[in-house]
Amino acid sequence: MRQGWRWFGPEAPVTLDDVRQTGATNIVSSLHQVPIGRAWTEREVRERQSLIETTPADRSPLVWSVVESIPIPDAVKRRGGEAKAEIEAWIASLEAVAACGIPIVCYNFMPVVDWTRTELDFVTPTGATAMRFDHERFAAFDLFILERPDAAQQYSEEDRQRARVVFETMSEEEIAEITRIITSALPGSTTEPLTIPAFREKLVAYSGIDAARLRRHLVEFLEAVTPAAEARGVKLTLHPDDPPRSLFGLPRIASTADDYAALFDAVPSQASGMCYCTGSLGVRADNDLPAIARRFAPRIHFAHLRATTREGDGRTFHESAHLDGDVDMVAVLRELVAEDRRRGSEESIVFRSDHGHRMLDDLNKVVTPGYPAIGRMRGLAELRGILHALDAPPT
Ligand code: CS2
Ligand code: MN
Repeated sequence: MRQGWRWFGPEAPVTLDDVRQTGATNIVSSLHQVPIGRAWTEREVRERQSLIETTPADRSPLVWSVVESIPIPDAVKRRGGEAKAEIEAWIASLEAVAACGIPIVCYNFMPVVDWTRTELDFVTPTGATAMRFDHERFAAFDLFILERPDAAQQYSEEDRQRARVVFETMSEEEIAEITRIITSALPGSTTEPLTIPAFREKLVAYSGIDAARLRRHLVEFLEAVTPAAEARGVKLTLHPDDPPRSLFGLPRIASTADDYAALFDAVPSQASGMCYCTGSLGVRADNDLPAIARRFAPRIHFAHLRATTREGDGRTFHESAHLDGDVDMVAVLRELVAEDRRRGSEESIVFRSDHGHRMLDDLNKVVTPGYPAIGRMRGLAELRGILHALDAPPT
């Protein structure tokens, strides 16, 4: 398996030499500066690729193996195959990426909000900080800050009461902070940052779009783009919902094994694959992660490895150190290694240490939220150790 590292580009705090020192060899990156929906040009992709793959004389090489992500415009999620111009632009981006020889493109189909948390620096018992999704604080935001019209019917009386108590204890600063975290589109998000009024408008635009319709739109999108991916030998990998459940009454259709099975049944093309993210899928107790890896192994071309810990009734969770929490990482890696051994090196699974605690000197500096260097490096080191113990050192 190939060691990836998400690099947010030359402006980000983590440099390419930092990446080299973590032991990673394969870069995961995206043209985050290009507005969602505008086609990427080959020149733009080559510029970023040249930054990554032009190796200074005395340095080890890095290769850009995964684009995470080419964002999917909201219009495609709402209108499916009818969003022809947007799909054509997405294909143009895909072709620019393929022309540069990058073999894997990640994407996700989460409506309105991408990965979502309620706090970014929850202090753990070690003093390191983690990201956290507090269900009660999320409900307080939904009910009393966003004031989503149908929200009250979607929470139990007990949930509503607890959310009210939480909301009434929140300071103005805490209200501003949770609003910023939920609406600002966390790093790597493929949805737009939103003001509260724009958030409400987006929700109205999705009224009438249930899971069946959103899934149909995803199928129509994949039917339109997989021929281009197949022709150019690119694997598309769908990242799961994070968290893997409906938020704000919106459908989410990449949360379970059945979601992925339905998609692969509807669009059998081998160009349609899976980004296997243990931290996202692992938030659900009913997602058997090793079984999912085993079931979809031939479709897994990219893996995000991290762990989360469910709290209380499981709706609240926080990010754990990579080998702690609710993910059996050894069992997961056994399945991925078994699949990797069935493949040639060209198709070897790229994995990255996803997220990571903010710790040590990263607590005293600006980091990309959710993507501190040291916590990710610790995770990568631990994952590498498991691979060596499984007699499958990274390639
Ligand atoms: C993270 C995200 O949610 C996650 O597990 O890996 O950065 C994810 O990659 C983004 O949502 C992709 O858009
Ligand atoms: Mn992930």
